[in-house]
Amino acid sequence: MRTDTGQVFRLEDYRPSDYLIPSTALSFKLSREKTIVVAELTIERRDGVAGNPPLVLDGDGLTLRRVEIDGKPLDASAYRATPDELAITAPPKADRFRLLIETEIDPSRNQALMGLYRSNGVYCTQCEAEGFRRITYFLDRPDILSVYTVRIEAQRDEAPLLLSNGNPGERGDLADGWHYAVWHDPFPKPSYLFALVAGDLGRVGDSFVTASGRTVELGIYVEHGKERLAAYAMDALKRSMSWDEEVFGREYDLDVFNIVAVSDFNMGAMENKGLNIFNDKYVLADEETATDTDFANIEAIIAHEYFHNWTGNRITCRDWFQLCLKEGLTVFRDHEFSADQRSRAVKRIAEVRTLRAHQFPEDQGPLAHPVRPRRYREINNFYTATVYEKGSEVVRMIRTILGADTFRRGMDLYFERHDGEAATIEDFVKVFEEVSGRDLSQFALWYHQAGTPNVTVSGSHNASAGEFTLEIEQSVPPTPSESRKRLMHIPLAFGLVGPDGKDIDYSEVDGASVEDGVIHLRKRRHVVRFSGVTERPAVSLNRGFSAPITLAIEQSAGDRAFLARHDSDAFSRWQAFNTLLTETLTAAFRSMLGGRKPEFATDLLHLAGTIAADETLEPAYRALALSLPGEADIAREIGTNIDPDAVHAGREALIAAIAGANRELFTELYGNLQASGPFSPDAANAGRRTLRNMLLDYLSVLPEGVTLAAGHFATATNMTDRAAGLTALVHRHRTSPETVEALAAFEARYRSDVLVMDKWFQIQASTPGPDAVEVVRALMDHPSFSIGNPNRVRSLVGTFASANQTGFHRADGAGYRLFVETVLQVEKRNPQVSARLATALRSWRSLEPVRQAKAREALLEIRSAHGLSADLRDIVERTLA
Ligand code: B3K
Ligand code: ZN
Repeated sequence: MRTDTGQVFRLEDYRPSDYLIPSTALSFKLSREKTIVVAELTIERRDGVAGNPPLVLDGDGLTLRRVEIDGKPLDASAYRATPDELAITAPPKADRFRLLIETEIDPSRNQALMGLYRSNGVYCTQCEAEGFRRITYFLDRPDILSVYTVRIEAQRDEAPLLLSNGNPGERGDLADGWHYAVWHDPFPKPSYLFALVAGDLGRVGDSFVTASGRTVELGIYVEHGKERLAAYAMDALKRSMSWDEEVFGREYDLDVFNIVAVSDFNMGAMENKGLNIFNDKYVLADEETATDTDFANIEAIIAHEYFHNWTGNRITCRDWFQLCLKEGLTVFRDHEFSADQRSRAVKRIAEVRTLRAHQFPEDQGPLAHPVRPRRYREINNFYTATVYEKGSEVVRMIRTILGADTFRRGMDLYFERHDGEAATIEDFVKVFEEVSGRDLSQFALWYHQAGTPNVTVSGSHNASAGEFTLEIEQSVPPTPSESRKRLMHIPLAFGLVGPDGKDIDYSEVDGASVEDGVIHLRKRRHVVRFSGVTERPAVSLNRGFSAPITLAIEQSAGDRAFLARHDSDAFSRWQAFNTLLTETLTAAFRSMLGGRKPEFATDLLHLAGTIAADETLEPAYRALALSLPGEADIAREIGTNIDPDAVHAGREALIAAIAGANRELFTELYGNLQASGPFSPDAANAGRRTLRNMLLDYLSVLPEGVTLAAGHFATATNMTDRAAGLTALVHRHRTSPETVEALAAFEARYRSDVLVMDKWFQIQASTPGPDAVEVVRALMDHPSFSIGNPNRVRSLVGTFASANQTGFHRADGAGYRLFVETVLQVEKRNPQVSARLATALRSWRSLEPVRQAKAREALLEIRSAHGLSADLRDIVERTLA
C-alpha cells in the first residue's frame, strides 16, 4: 500500500506529456506469487517538444527486472527506478524509440484489488483510475491513448481461459502444460481501460447483429455451475446494444464483447474495452437468489458499462478532473435506458430519491465538491454521487433547455468531433452551444460550483385581473473552499393546475423567462406574472425534477393534497404527497423531542389509503408514494441537532397511524396482490410485488403483524418476497420466536451462497435500535463473513454505518467504536473500501452535541492512526475540516 504523500493535484496544473505511447505490447507470464510482465512501448516525442526531456513513468510498488531501449540494455546511469517511478533521465534524441520494461508482480498478495490480483482463483485486473501502474511503469494518465497487443501465458490447468481487450488473435500450446493467447485492440485507449482475465470459468455465449449487419460474439463468464444465473444479464446486454443504436445511433465496434463476473471487486463493474469486469453481484440472478431490485440493478449496470464503450472509451477524459464527462453522461444514458425498459415515472422518482439520499448530503456537508472538481488528493475518492448522479442531472438539464432533438444533434456532433480523443467538459458544453446557438456559460456553473441551490417560491393570485404571480428567489449555500457563489441558470419546469385538475392555459405577461413550460431562473430574484388565470391555481413546480435543487414553496396542505391526487406530472404528483409526509415527520420529530405523542391529520392517513387503492396508478408508483422518507432524509430536512432516536420514533408512529387507519383496506389490497403464475422479473410483475411488500411493511406493525410476516416469509416463492418477509420480522419483531426461526431457516438454506448471505447480513445490520452494534459485531465472526471481501464488508458494516441511524449513532458511541475498528482493519488491506466506509460520518455536524462529540472523537482516532493511506486520510481530514 502506498502511504499518503500529501500531494494535491490541481486542474490548472494540467500539461500535456512530453512523450506519447502510440503502441503498447504486453506479455504476461502468469503465476500466483511471481508474474512477469514485459512491456514493449513505442515512445514518441510529442510535436513541438524540444530536446529530449526526461521520460518519467508512473509505477506503484513495482519490482523492475530489466529495461532496454531499442533492443539494448540501458546503462544504470541512464535511469532511476523506485517502486513508484521509472525515470529515463536522458532518452534517445530520436523522435521515436522502443522501450522495453520487465517487471515482477505478486498477484496473490494484492489485497487492495487494484492492478492484477486474484479473486477465487481467477487472475483479473482493475486499472481505473491508477491501477495500471501496479502492473508496469507507464504514462498512466487518461490522455495517453495507445493501441494494445497483449500476449498471456499461463498453465492450462490453472487458466484454460485467457482474455484481454479487443479481438482474439493467435493461441496455442507451449511446453510443460503452459499455453498462450494473443489479443489485439485496434482502438487506441488509455491505460485505465486495460484488462486481463485468466482462469477456469464457465461461459454463456450469444451473438448480436449490429445495425450495419456485423455479428458480435457475446460471452459472459461466471463460476462453473452458475451459467444459468447469467441469462438475465445476457438479455440486458442485448437490449442495451439495440437501445444505443436506436436512441443514440451508437453501434458496437469489435468482433467480441465479453463480461467476466468476479467475487472480489471494489465497486459495481468496470467498462474495460471489450472486456467488462463485473462484481458477480451485478451479473448473477434468478428468482430464488435475487430480488427485483437486484434484477433492476443488473440491467442498469450492464447497460451503464456497455454504454461506456462510446461515452468513456471511444471518447475518454483528458484528465481525472473530467471524470463526470464519462460518468455523468453514462449515468444519464443508463437512466434513460431503464426508463424506456421499465416505467419512466417510477424510474424518475427512484432516481430522485437516490440523488437526495446520496448526493444531497454530500453536497451539503464537508465532502462537497463540484461535479467537475478542481483539486484532489486521491482520485478514487471522487467516484462520488456528485460526479455520477448530479453529473447525470446536469446532462438532463441540458436536454431540458435544448429540447430532445437539439440535444440529440449535440450528442451526434460530440461523437463525430471527439471520437478517438481525450476530451474535456468544455468540449462537451461547446457542442451544445454550437447546435443550439445558445450561450451556456452561466449554465456551465453546474459543473464548476458545488452545493445544492435553494429556491424559494411564493405565489399570489389576483382574481379580478385574472393574474397569477410567482416570486422566486435562488441562493447557493457556501461549500468548503467556495464561500462566494455565482447565480445559476436553473431550468424550472412547472404547471399551474386549475380546480378541475387540468393545467391552466396561461400566458406570461412579461415574456422574459418562460419557455415551453420551463421558467429559466438566471437572476437572484424573479417575478413571473401570468395572465388568463381566473381561478386560483395550485402551483406544480420543478416538474420531473427538472433541476437538482431544494425547493421551498409556500403552499397549503390542501394544495399539496390536491396536487398529490391531480397533478398531471407524475413526478410532481408523487412529490406533493412526499412533501406532506416530510412535513408531518419533521413535526413528529419535534413532538417526540418535547415528550409529546405526535398527532397526525386524519386526511393525510386516508390520502395514503386512497393512493394505495388507486387502480389508475401503477402498483410500483403507489409503492413509492407509500414509502415514507427515510430517517436520514428526515434528519436532512431538520438540519441540525439531530437525535436519531426521536426521528425513528416519529417515523414509526406515522407508520403505525397509517397502518391503523387503513387496516382493512391494506389487508384486502395485500391479499389481492398475491401473485399467480410463473415468476417474471419484468417491471409490471416486480411492481406488484413491491406494492404488496410495502403493504406488508405497514401491516407488520399491527398486532397480527408477526403472524402475517411469518406467513409471508414461509410461503414466499422468490427472493423478493422472502427478503421482505424476513425484513418485516427482524425489523419489527426482533425477539419473537418466528423471527429467530426465520433467520435460522434463511441461513440454513443459503449458507453456501455468499451473495444471498449478504442480504441476511444487511437485514440484520439495518435493524433499528441499540442492539444492532452487538449483532453486527457477532456477525463479523460468522463463517460467511470475510473482512477481505468488499461485498461482505459493505453488506454488514457498510449497511450498519449508512442505513442504521439508531444503531450506528447509538448515544453511548458504541456504534462509532465498531466503525473505527472496522475502518482501520479494512484499511490495512484495501484503502478504497475503508475510505468509502469512512464517508458514513460525513454528516456528523448535524447531530445533537453529545453524539457530535463522540463522532468527532471517532474521526480523530482514525486520523491519528499510523501510516494511513492517501484515500482514508483525505476523507477523514476533509470530514473534520
Ligand atoms: N468506471 C468504473 C469505476 C471505477 C472506479 C475506480 N475507483 C465503473 C463505472 O463507473 O462504470
Ligand atoms: Zn461509469
